[in-house]
Amino acid sequence: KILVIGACGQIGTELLVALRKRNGQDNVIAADIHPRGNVSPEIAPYFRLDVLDAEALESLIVDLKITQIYHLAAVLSAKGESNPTLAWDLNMNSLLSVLNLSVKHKVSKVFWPSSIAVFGPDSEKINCPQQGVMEPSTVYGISKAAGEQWCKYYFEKYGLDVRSLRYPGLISYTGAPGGGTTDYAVDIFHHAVKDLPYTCFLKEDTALPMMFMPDAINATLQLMDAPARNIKVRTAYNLGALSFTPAELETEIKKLIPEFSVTYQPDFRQAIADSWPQSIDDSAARKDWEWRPVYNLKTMVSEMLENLSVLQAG
Ligand code: VAH
Repeated sequence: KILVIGACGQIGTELLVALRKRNGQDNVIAADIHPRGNVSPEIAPYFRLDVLDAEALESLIVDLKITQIYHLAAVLSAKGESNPTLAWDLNMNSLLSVLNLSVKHKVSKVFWPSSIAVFGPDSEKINCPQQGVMEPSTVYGISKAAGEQWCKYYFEKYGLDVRSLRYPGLISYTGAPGGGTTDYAVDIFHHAVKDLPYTCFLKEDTALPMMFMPDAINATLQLMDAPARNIKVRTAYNLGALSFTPAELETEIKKLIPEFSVTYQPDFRQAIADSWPQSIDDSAARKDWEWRPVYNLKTMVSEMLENLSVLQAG
């Protein structure tokens, strides 16, 4: 059975659907911090789990005979800056707990998301390489950079088949993102479909690495399906797709919703965005397990607006 921790989050919501399509609903267990009463019944089988409760996590793994774990629960970059201790504690200790219990109970495969946030102000801005300078300036980035080293350690020392991807900013119309610096690229669509103007918390010329969620889900499944011998990177693979500025996104949305307007009011998240690369070199992923993104800015925008308008219509 597969356990998805953080199944109600932005990635988890879609990864759960994709994994259940391939493995059958009952073979993919959803777990998140929300009480069962607060989640829709369709998510079953669902377990409320505080991933820092090692005993609760261990009994889930043992009782449900878990053979694969997708550990997605984390505090993201912006929220992490307002609560550094919480971010470090949750992001780091939950990973260590998952890694330890996976070794103890012989879980065959583990996935844990890293992020381009592992890079910092001294990293290359354009086509940031797989082995780029990793001096993150956010607690979130520090936890992801440290987590990558732990994943490699558990692979080398215990043979645990744990795999990871440095996701760029992810754009989706299903699960709402929480506390990310790239979330402007999701919020903007919710305003556009409601014919509301949008106030962007980043400067209009802030280019960031981005990806439409369907591409991110495909990358994750492709990585996890690849034979272990093909996985040459046991920290986390760079993963790229798109790179655009808020102004470019605004222009693309306006092609479909001409009266849409954006005003720019940078806040504390500007400094976080400025510390990250603008685009990513993902040649290692392309070489080792045939990664290829499908969406471009135009197709991502039209699919986001189409789906949100339908959802909006209710
Ligand atoms: C964040 N969405 O903004 C995440 C992601 C690269 C950005 O890690 O924190």
